[in-house]
Parts: sequence; C-alpha cells; structure tokens
Amino acid sequence: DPVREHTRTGLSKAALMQAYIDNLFYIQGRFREVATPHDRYMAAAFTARDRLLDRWLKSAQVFKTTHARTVCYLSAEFLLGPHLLNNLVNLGITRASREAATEMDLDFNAILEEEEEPGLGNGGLGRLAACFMDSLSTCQIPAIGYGIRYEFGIFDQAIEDGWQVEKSDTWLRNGNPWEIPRPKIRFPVLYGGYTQSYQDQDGRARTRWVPDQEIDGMAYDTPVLGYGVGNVNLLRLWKAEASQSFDFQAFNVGDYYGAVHAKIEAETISKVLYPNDEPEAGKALRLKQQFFFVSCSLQDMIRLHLNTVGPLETFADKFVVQLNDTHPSLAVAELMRLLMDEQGMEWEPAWDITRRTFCYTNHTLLPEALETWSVNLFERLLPRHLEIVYEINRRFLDEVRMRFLGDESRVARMSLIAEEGVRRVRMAHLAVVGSRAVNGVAALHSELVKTTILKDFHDLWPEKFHNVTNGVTPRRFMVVSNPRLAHLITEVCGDDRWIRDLGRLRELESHADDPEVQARWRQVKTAAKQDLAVWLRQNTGVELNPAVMFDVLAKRFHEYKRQHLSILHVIRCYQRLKQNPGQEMVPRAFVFGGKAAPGYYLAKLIIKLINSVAEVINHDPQVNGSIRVVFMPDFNVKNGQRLYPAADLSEQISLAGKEASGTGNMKFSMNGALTIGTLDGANVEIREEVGAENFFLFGMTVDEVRQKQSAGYRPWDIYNGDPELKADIDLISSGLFSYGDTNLFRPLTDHLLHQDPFMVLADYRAYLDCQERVGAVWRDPAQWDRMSILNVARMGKFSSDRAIREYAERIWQIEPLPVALN
Ligand code: 26R
Repeated sequence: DPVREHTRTGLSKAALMQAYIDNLFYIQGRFREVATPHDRYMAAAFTARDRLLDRWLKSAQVFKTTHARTVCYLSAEFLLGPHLLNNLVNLGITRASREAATEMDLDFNAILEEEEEPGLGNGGLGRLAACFMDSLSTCQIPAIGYGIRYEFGIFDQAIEDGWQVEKSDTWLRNGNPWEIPRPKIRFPVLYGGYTQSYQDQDGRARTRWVPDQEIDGMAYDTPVLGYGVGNVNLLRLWKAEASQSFDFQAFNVGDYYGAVHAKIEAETISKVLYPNDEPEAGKALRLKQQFFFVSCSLQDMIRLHLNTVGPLETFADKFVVQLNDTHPSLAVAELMRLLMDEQGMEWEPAWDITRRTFCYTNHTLLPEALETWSVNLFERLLPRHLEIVYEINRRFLDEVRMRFLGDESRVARMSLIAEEGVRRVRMAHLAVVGSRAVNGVAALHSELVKTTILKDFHDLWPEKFHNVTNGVTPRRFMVVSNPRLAHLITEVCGDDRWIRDLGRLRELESHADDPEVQARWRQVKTAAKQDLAVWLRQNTGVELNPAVMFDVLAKRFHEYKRQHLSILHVIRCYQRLKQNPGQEMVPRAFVFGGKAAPGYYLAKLIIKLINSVAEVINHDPQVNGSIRVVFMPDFNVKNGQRLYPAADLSEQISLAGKEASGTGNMKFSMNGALTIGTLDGANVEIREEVGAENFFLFGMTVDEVRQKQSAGYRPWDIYNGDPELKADIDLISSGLFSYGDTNLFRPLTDHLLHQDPFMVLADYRAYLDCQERVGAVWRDPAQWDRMSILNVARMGKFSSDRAIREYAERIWQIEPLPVALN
C-alpha cells in the first residue's frame, strides 16, 4: 500500500515523490516555486540518502552482533565521483526516480548534472579504491574505507590558450549531503617533540613520547551501499581540527592570536590533496597528512575492538588492514607504538599482531614514484616512530644476515634505511617487512615486482607475494554511465544478472555476428557519441561528426603513458592528407583528456602541443572533414563517464613495463571500444581474455625494451632513419603549430631526439602500422561490431567484484556476511 509506505524508506514512485517534496521543504527550506537547481539536487540527494541510512543501521547491527571480521582499506585517496545516480542504481530505483521526476515536472538529468563530484584522488590508485568500496559492499564483505577528507580535492583543469590552468576545487562549497559528521568520533594526533625513557609501575623500561603538537582528527562518514544487497559499508574520512585541549590552554594564557594561529595550522593538514604522482622531497605536510589519517584510523580500530570483541591479542583476527600503496605505510610503526606505548604491550606480541594485520599493494614500478622520507624530516615530525623503524630494521636485518651469511650488499639493499647520500626511510621496505602479504595489480606487474624492485624480499619470503589483477565496477562504468548499452545487454542476455556477475556477459558471444544485434549495438554507440559531441561542442566549440571513428586517449599525463606518441600519429595523418589530398583515409576524431601534475613541465607542454595541433587541423578546411582533434578539459570521473561509452578506439600505449595495470583500459573495453595497446599492465590480460584477434597489439615487449636499453638506445638514429618520423618531428620544430615560434616545443623535441626515456621513437613505426590495421577493420563495420561485441562479452574478469573476491579468499581470509534486504 503506497500510501502507508514510509516516506524515508519506501522505494515506490509515490514514496519518492513524497520524500522529495518533504526534503525540499524541511531540509532545504524551500517552496517548489522558488527552488534553485541546487535545492532540487539536495532534495533528491537526501531522498536517496534516507534509503541508504535505513540499510546502514541494519548492517552496522549485524556486523556488531556477529563480531564480523572486517577489512580496513587505508588509502590517501578515494576518487569517488558523483554519488546520486550510483546510489539510485544500487538501490534499484532509477526507473521509479525518473518517473517520479517526470511526474513532478522535474528534469532528472539536470538534477544529476548539478552534483559536484568529490575528487579526492589523483587517478588510477584513488579510483581503484572507490571501485573497491563499491565491490566490497556488493560482495557483502564487512569493510571500512579510511582516508582523508580533503577540503580541496584534485584541481579543476581549464585550458587557456592551449595551456593547462589549475583552478581550485571547491567541492564542499555548497554542502555535501552524502556525509554525516561525527563530532564525537575524534582522536588526538601527535607530532614532533622528543622521546624519553622511564620505568613503569612494574619496573619495566618504557618509552614515552613528548610531542610538541597535538591536533584532532574528526570523522565524516559516507555510507557505501552495494548493488541489490542490504550491505552498507562505511567510508570514514578524517578532517583535521585544532585540538580542544590545546585551544583551551592557549586562550587561557591570553595568547589569543597564537591560539587562532594554531587552529589554522592544524586545519591545514587536511586542506588539500597533493596533485602529484611523484614525491616531492621534503614536503613535511604530506608526511603529516599520511601520519594523520593513519593514526586516526588505527586508534578508531583499537577503540572499536576494545568496545566489542575485547582483548587486543585478537586484533589481527578482527581486522585486516590493506595498505593502498606506501602512502599509509606509517601504519606499521604507528600500530607498534599504540600497542606498546599506549596499551603496554611488549615488542614481540605487538610485532606479531602488526605483521598479521597488514597487507600491502604496490601500484608502481617507476623508481621516482617509490616513496622515501629523509631521516631528518622523519625524526623531526615522528621521533618515536623513527626509533621503532630502527628497531624493526635491526631485527629484520639480523634475519637477513642469518639467511644470507656474509652478503652485506644484500643487507644494504634491503635495509629500511637508504644510506647513500642523505639517509632516507624506504617506505616500501617498511610496508613489506610489516605485512603478511604483498601484491601487484596485474599479472605482468606482479612478476616485475618480484624480479625487480622487491626481488631481494621475494628471495627471502617468496610465499608473501601475490597478484590480484585490478578491476572496475560495472555499476558505475556500465549501468550508470551507459544506460543504453546496459539495457541492450540485458535484453540480449535475457536478464540483468550480469551486473553483479559479469562473467555472464559471455551470453553475448553467440550474438556477435547477428546483424540485428550489431545494428542495435551500433545505434547505442552512435547515440553515446552524439551525446559526447554535444558536450564537446558546448564546452570546447569543436564539432565532431558522430559517424566517424572516435579515437580516445584519456588518462593522467605522464611521459611513460606516451600521449606524445599518439600526437605524432595525428601529425602523420595531417601530413599525409596535406601531401595527398585525394588520399583515402578513415575519418577520425582524436579525443584527448587528462590532467598533468602542476609542476610537471613536459607533461604540460604535451597538453599545449595537443591543443596547438588541434587548432591548426580543426581550422584547415582541406583536412577537417577527415580528421579533427579535441581536448576534453577537466577529465575527472564525471567526464570520464561521458567519454567511455562514446569511444570506438581506446589508446593504451604506455611503454611496456611501466604501467602497473591501467584501469581506463578496462572501462573503455567494457563499453565496446577496441583497444590499440602495448603488452603492458593489464593490457596483457585483456588481450588474453578478448582474444588476440580482437585486440590491436603493437610495440616492444618488456624484454625487447631491456635489450634495446642495454644495447644503448639512440633515438637520434631512429629519427634519421625514418623519413616520416623525421618529417613529423620537424613539423613541430618548424613552428607551424606555434605561430612560427620554433622554440616553444624545443624542450619536448630535444628530449625525444636525445633522451627519449620512454622510447616513443622506437615504437613509432609499429604504432603507425597498427593504426593502419585499425583503419582497415573500421572499413568493415560488421567486422568491427563483431569485435566490439566480443570485447564486451569477454570482459567479465575485469569486474572489481572478481578482484575483491580474490583479495577476500587469498589475502584477507574473510567470508561474505550477507545483510538481509527486507
Ligand atoms: C609518492 C607519491 C607522490 C605518489 C606516487 C605515485 C602518489 C601517487 C602515485 C600514483 C600511483 C601509485 C598510481 O596511481 N598508480 C596507478 O595505480 C593504478 C591502480 O592500481 C594502476 O592501474 C596504474 O597503472 C598505476 O599507475
């Protein structure tokens, strides 16, 4: 009976309408007549949130009464993306919501557009954490995500005169309806000062840390509902505040200005996300951020444990803590400190608990991205933790010496402290020594972890090393972002069970050659391209024809990802058309997107080059009927959701051995794009799954890269040996794309000709040849559609549900705990 259905929990159209009207009035304080688009969004968001909270409380009850083993996912980044539609999908009420909106004469899509996304991450690593939160809930694994509630997330990117310009992200300005502040869940976090020895009541030698700064972390909770289940997990993000005791003292001694200053300084800690994927030496604030969220999270776990299960001896049975890269690896030292200094435990039992609690995921092989902190800075901020790290190291190196007698160079390589130059703490070593399990994020990457950066550790503890290939959530990246495709798949497969069991997409295989399915498949793709074209016209002024191939490269800008290889291909197409206007060429729209770290000069210059090439090509009537180039500004989750459904070709062209996994590669392929890619990261496994004949492979293998490098790589010789390559680079140097300025792109061209650390020139010819094959297949639409359907049909492995199940079984030893949906 819809009339009696509860306004805050009911799922019918009638209940949703009533809830929306109530929320608009009682929460936003607005009459419908004067409501702004933002008011409407808030009312809709609260309507969804009410329905989450109902399930959340039930989940919390079940987890508490069963003393459920719980995964704690510690991550400095959670790149969540917009919540509203995702939550409606997981609640199963998209249709009812749409109908409710229509009946109230509201523009449903406009309401969705109004949401400002929480961009609390840089790229792959942060988005992976968000996909994992969705899958943990959907797979019914009790979990808490712990991180930082940055007031400013990743910057918004604008393009001005072809250059990237960073604008500050003000996602909290209009309020965040998805979080629940918990002013009473608050922990002190300490920094600085010194340590001293003392004897406790039993006469035992103990260490006391006398810090000189204390701040508070306050919890903000966001409920994360699984798809079609009652399970809701918690994302708990910490905000830094001045500690109340400190505050009080300062005001009392009459130091008003000092007290206000301390407040500002405390709040700085969670103010802004570092927008880099590379460490900056000596950034004390970043180390403070890492310690801040780690300390709050561990204190929270200990509190939860003491309140429910009891003795800390069972801590590692109650919790398993996954470290998302080394950013939270201070947790190893902090848990030791909490157990010993605060809870009175001895070293051995504390170390036993610590080592049974943590697991560590590595996300990068790039030496420059491996975190180290100078011993000086570490000691200044965390003197007690440095002592603990030294003691862990002393005991660990004894173990190494016992195993490898006399091998002192091995001892030096494995030490937690790098001794060459300024002494530094190696965070990856700390994470490995303090963990039960270590994993890479794709099969190739995990092998390289074992044989290169962590080889010595693999020699010592081979059983610690695992692979869990990444995955992405099909809810957000198919159902939410590509409803037309989801609808078609459901119809062809006969039901929508594929959404939670992605292996069921295999049903599509038998329809890959069906002309009727192909036609509808093509219509769906064209409609998505149409949508993207409208957005791009409105936001960049560039017009794209949805009938041409959309060739898309979207990801963070990094030399190793080789966006410049792709732009060389664009320039080649341009020159061929100019030199031979009658030439038959498959028309393409080249779409680029991605942010560069604000201090990464070459990456920003590559963005400028793309925009400069776009400017020339798009304004040249001789070619712009065949090729167009557009740079989508501000590539983020929301814009990604516009891009993935509209791509025909997905560019995954990193130098082999450099991309740990990639996850964009999966998002594109799941939406029916074919991949042109190297044998790198998860591309290897995607190709295995979809079949070599359905994947455009090019480029050197990891071994070939090694051979070329050790033989002495000379890009200059390649340039001189390939007239087309030479002409492409020379065209950049000529100033054609820079209003005659022959110096603008010099740093880039010189770098390519004389260094080329990511071997763009070495793979150039293979890439062009492969692009020819792409063009040839495009000319045969039935062939293309068949390959596209088979790509989607065979992507089941790349659901983050599969990844989470592998973690649960092989690494976490945790079982699903269903929460009933009533
Ligand atoms: C040290 C610090 C400043 C830092 C270094 C590196 C911060 C952030 C990074 C980014 C890394 C860790 C990252 O995002 N790696 C990406 O992780 C994805 C998820 O596993 C992979 O798909 C992707 O290949 C990898 O680059």
